[in-house]
Amino acid sequence: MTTLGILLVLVLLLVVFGLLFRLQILTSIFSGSSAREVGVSNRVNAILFIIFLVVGGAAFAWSFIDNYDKMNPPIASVHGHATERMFWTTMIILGIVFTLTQILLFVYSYKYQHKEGRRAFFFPHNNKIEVIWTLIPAIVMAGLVFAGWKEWTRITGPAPKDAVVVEVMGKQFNWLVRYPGRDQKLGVVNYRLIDATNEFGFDLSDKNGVDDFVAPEIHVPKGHPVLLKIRSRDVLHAVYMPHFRVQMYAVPGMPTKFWFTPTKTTDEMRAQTGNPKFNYELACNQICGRGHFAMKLNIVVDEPDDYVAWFGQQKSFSEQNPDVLASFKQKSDKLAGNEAAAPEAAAVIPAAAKASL
Ligand SMILES: [Cu+2]
Repeated sequence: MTTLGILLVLVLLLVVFGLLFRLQILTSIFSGSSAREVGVSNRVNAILFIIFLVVGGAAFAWSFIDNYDKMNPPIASVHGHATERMFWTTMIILGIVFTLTQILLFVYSYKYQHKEGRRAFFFPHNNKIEVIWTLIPAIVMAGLVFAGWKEWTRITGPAPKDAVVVEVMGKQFNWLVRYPGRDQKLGVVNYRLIDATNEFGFDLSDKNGVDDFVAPEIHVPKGHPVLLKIRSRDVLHAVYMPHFRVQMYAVPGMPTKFWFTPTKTTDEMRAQTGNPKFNYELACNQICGRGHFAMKLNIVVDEPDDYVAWFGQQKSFSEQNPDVLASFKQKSDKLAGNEAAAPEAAAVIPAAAKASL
């Protein structure tokens, strides 16, 4: 109640001040003293506009040039070159328009500062100008959007059939990596089965999953298409691989994908950048919580032979966790036993439910 009273008093005070201000303006108009002298501040402001244009423009150019390499890491994928071309075409067209309009904005503010006796020209409407400044940007934008849409459709189209499949799952706060084993088929996973050992939720009653393996980093072969299957276990994350020009959201409950072809091995990139410690990385670029900064994963691009050798050395999840595999075997044996003992009861369990057990 007291708060309401205070608020009411404040509102009334504001109204009173508003009325007083209005009264003062009206009095000054009637007494003929409303036209005030334009002081020196007008000229100072006009000069500040020019200073801001020059200093701000120089600072912008410096910051852009200084960070250019950080913003544009060397490209290491086939589609990366197309993305880059598109980005720079857009950037140059918009850059020219931006620079011109900013220069005009600040220079005109200076040029048309207040001058005694000069009146503004009344220019409310002109159809010709309206048409020009609507049509030209519309045509340019439509061209850019069409080119972008065409390229994006090509990039996000179906992956080649022989693509290497890798699944990445984002979770607070790291990435989990899964490969299909020799059968090249990822097994069924079920979030209800997730625990400290079975972080992916492997459902080993599905035969396709028995040879699946998890890896602490991503390995991919050079010159071969790679299909990334992307999932999230909790909140929104994003798969960002700057050197491959790949970015795709990891959405809980909605698998996404992206395919690309790496063109340079990690060793080749180390030689090119002159940095023997260089590593490709996958970073989460959605602020997904307190440990977001730690969501970084190493990617190794191997020569195809080295990739095959690495793949051959991997042990499947079921091999590494025989107890998990045994528990699934036990469950399915029990189910088979039940089915034999009471076929009617077993028939009640739908097939889909059985698959997710
Ligand atoms: Cu994240």
